[in-house]
Amino acid sequence: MAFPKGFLWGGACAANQFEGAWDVDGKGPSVPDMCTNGSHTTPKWVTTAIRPDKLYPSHEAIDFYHHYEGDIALFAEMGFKVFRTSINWTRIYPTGEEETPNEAGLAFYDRVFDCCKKYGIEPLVTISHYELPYALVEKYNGWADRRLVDCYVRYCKTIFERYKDKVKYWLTFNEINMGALPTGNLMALGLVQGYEGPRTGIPDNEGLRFQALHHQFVASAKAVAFAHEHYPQFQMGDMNIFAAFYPLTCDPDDVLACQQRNQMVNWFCSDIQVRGEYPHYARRYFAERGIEIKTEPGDEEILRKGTVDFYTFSYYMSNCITTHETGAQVSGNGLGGEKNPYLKASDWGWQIDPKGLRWSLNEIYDRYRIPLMVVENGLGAFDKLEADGTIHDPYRIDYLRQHIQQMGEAVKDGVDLRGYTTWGPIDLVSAGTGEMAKRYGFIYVDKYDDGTGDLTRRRKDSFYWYKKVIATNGEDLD
Ligand code: BGP
Repeated sequence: MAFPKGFLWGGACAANQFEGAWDVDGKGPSVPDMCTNGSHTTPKWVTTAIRPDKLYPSHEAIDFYHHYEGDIALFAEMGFKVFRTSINWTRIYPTGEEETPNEAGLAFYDRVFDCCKKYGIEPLVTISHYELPYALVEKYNGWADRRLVDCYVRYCKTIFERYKDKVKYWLTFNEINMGALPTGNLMALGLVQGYEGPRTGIPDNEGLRFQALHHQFVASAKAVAFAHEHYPQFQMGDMNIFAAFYPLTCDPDDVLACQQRNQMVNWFCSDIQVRGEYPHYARRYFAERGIEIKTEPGDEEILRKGTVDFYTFSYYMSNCITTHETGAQVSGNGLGGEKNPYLKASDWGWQIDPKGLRWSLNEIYDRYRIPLMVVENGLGAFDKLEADGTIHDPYRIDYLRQHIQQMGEAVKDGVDLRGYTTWGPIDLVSAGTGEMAKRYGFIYVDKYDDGTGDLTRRRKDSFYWYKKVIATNGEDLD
């Protein structure tokens, strides 16, 4: 038996990508609500106001807001032990700065968590999954401003107290290390004050990104320390985007370049959130680029006190790193790199590497020695709805099977892995492109890129397969 008893099988969603109801019951606009649809080839836009001639996929999304009971019932039918979702910050604090929270927003998550409880599903809550109040972008340029720390901590205190008897597992920021990459300017850090245009055209200021990240580290640590002090039953986690990076060749320059990529992209944020201090390698990296992080007295102490209890990450693909010109670049969740000749890629060009997951789990556990969870993994693919209403998705089953097999190997290697939530158990809006066509779900949703669709839910073949995987605790993967 590879997987321990009580292993948390389930799925993961983000409020902004599936709830819809973007302006219902007092909710304010968040950054994704200002983002239009795009595609694999055309980047989505961020706008400074809602433009009537544009389509904003988060506004209706798949309307989980009004379908949550049926959707959670379907998760329960698959046997979910855990459901990862995020709280939409602007349902609770519409502009991020109100004195009192929005009761209607709080009541919605009461209903969601009560519904989970009814089915014995443990909620795993991301406090901030790219759902920054847009008002904080307009006023402060997002996380560039230290005042966001207080906004975030107030929001955390509100939801901790409200859901203290319903939620035990919390993640402070989704994929916090996205901020170490230019992709993080928009959704992760909100550094888009006054900017209207394609996501790919946002001006990048690396120093400002790391300053904004510093504010997130302080905010996260304060929230974690507060939780530990007041709610000892809570388990507080970080959340990282982790890609396996391999040197493309054995040229020592490639190996060193790969090491630096690993340090500054894979490890930098979690070294701070798990170990409680800035890592040694960051000093030289910042000095060579003229980056100076403004800190306040007491910050070091805050970071030291606010370390997380468990480490979580998303894993989709691996990339190679080289110092040579190859002309063979590949994309992948904001983490570009070089093509690996041994791997195949998804329709969106993300290289599929199940063994890289085993490697990653071993690397992470070696470094931190705290419990791990894989909180996102999955295949975004085009699905075909057959005339009889069925959806055959053997490619998705194949992808997940291989990744679960490799997780099993990692557990046998001795890694303390506690849970696995696949990304998008129900089709939802793509974070990267704003598409519906990039589907991850076990459940098909009748909703399309042009905004049409009657929102009917249908079980794909993978639905029945995952149900069996969970029922056998990962033993039967056929
Ligand atoms: C991660 C995000 C998710 C999710 C996933 C898939 O970066 O945490 O929000 O969307 O990637 O990416 P995409 O939606 O671009 O396919």
